[in-house]
Amino acid sequence: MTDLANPPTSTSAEVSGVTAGPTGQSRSGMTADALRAAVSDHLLYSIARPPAVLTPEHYYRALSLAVRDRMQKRWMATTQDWLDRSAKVTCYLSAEFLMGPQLGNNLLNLGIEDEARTALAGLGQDLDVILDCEGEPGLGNGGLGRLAACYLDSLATLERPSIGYGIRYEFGIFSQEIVDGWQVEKTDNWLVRGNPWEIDKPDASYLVSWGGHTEAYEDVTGRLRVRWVPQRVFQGVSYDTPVQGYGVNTCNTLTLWSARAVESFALEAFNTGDFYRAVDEEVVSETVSKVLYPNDEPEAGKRLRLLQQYFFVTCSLQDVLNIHTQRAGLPLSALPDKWAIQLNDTHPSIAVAELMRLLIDDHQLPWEQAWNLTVRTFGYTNHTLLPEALETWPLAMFSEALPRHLELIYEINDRFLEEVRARFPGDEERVARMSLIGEDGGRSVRMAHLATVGSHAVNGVAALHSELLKSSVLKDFYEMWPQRFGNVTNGVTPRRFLALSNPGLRGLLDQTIGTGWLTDLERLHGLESFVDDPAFRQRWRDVKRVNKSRLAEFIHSATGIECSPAWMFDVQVKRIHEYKRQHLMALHIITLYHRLKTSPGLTVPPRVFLFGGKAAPGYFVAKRIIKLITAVGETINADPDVNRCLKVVFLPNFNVKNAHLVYPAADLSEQISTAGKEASGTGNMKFMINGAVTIGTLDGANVEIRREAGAENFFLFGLTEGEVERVKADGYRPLNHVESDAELAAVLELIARGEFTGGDPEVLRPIVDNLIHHDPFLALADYRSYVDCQEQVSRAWLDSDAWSRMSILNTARSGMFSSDRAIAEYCDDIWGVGPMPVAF
Ligand code: 26Q
Repeated sequence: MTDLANPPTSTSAEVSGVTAGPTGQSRSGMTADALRAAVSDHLLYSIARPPAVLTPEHYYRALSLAVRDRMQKRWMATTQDWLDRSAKVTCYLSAEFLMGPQLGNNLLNLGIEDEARTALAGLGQDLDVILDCEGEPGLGNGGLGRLAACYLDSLATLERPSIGYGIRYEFGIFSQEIVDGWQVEKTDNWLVRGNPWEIDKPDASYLVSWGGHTEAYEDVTGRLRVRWVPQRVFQGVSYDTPVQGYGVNTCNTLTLWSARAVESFALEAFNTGDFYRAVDEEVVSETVSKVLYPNDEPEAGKRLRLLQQYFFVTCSLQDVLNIHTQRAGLPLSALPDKWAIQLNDTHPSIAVAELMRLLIDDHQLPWEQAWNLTVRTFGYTNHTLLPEALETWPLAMFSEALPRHLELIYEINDRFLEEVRARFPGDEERVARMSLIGEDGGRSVRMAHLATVGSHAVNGVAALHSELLKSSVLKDFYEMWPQRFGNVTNGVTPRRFLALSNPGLRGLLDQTIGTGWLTDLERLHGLESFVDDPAFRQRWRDVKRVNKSRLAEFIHSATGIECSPAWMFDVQVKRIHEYKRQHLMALHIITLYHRLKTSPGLTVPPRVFLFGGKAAPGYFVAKRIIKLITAVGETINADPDVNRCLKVVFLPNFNVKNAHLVYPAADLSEQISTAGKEASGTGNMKFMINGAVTIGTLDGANVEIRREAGAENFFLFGLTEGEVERVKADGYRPLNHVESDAELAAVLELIARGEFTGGDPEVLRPIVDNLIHHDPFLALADYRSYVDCQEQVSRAWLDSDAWSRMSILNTARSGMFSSDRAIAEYCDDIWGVGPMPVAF
């Protein structure tokens, strides 16, 4: 590993009373003095404000620019190196990258945190205050987008050549406010304050076509070809962000595309005097990358969503082909040897048809060769089994938008179904099931099928999920190509989710087992020999206590609610969705409330129940679930009968930035989805690494978390996936559970009679009705098992030494959940991308 700290060859120019000039050490020096000079420089030359008006925000931008400067040479050297050495590169195509705040992470990865702190102190500033100025680019919904960001961090840290490709949404995920207990969405105008990390490359742009029709023509050699005559053309311009690896020189690239009008087209209208049409076209073009769609948004702007997907995919593939053929000067036949392109779910899966189009229409390759290259280049990661979440596009819309791609998909389909018929003669039902074109409920293009057929590797994101993929949604495909299917259990980066966000634990780990865990998380096993050491357990608790105080302060400032760090922090943070069952956790809270109200002498170990997460704006039930939580919270927090041992908090606007405060402060991690519904979960891993104990179902990666932690260090409840399917097949009747469980009946009755809504029974009626009559995710079926399991949790909490043991062992055994492990598996098993240390 290369030492990043390059001491400057001369001391800072500040010595002579002036700041360092715009070149030289002020751009690359890694000492505190050099950084201080650089910040001063940027305050003058980039921020351009007189000293009298400087705010922490200005210092934030100046420091960020100084830090970006320090990555610049590494960044260029990294790209140059893989070009020179003709290395194989991973392209991670993802509609979402939820990067989180960048400054702290870049300081950590460059190894200059202390230097930056000293530099700022020299300028009269506190680094923590400056770090807190940073907003976050909310360019993702949740798990899938954050996973992409963790993977970029690991790719760079493992020195793997890679590019992340995505969309530079002008508005990220909405920001959430809670007003009268309801979610209110505010647009997230994250770019208004500028983005010091990106470099726009207006010269690096690609044309994007849309709509129109196709024409057949004969080329000069007399071959029949197809030409796409689009209705509209606009362009994508790239914005590049450096992705610095930890403790290495590798600095990879995240390229995000922004949509623009093509000047020449708009000019044509302008020249003919139609100024407003020219402006209009510009506005329409720029709409494409305007806003990130929330998941679970029923039918919202579907057309624009397809346009977004095609937009970033074509720009990315054109960029790859451009680098491959122009900059590297390689033949197209070498494409799969030099590029591994991973599809992060089906969102970029139009890439299969688009690469075929580029190779056949633009590069004149014959079909067979184009298809061979395509399949060998792509891999597909599936992130969901929920049938309603599998992407399909209505055929009529698809053919209007991408007529040439539909032709290509028909051709892919014909050839593919011929193969199916050859393998399974006479099985026309199978053929219909596997077709890329769905016939059910209006014809549609099935994107998961396209991605599977067009990739040489298909994986799920946790062991259970990958098994279920093979036995359910992609069963037919597994039977056809068993060797294509594999599993890569998700992981999270220990740099951000431990070192950066849990400085107390980081310090304790460094002192106890050394610093090697940052790049080899399995070394956390070294903690196991300390579990029996009472002094160590006490230090462990002290760290947690400080983290809880930090979070309590934040909760107080955000909500006005006071929480004692002595209480158990019982946390569920994730997107609000019925399958994740936040309402099941609410039912447990109401159960305790009911018990305390009906048995006044009762004591329960004091707990803070903490929720955080956004509901898709159009998801009615999810929004009512937020209301349920806030209503129960208002009642409980104000009632002296119960608030002596229960508090309920809904933390508004859960995002990466405040997640940094949440995971390190949790005692209990709630992972309570209906078995078989959560593909993996990654929050579950962030909690575990930070020493929270999990209460959970056998779902997603919980299965592996429990296996690693040991069953005695995990609170298990609920139906298994197989049992869930059986209950449903037998005709699930949720009312049976109400009729046979008096406590459950009483709890539902409290909600129904308006106990938490000032006597108004209407507000939460939809939730009660939904549970009693439908309960699609079996919350009532798991209620008793969950509540009883929570009793065990409460008992375990009372023995603080035993609890600390569980907590320590969870961290100690969390090594496999590092994204470094996951990325190493992708590189070895799917991409064939090896390490390429960058000389610098
Ligand atoms: C689709 C069509 C239209 C608009 C939006 C979408 C859309 C956007 C985002 C659909 C889904 C998503 C995000 C899905 C997601 O985050 N899935 C989660 O991925 C994690 C990483 O693998 C897993 O850990 C979670 O289990 C899974 O739910």
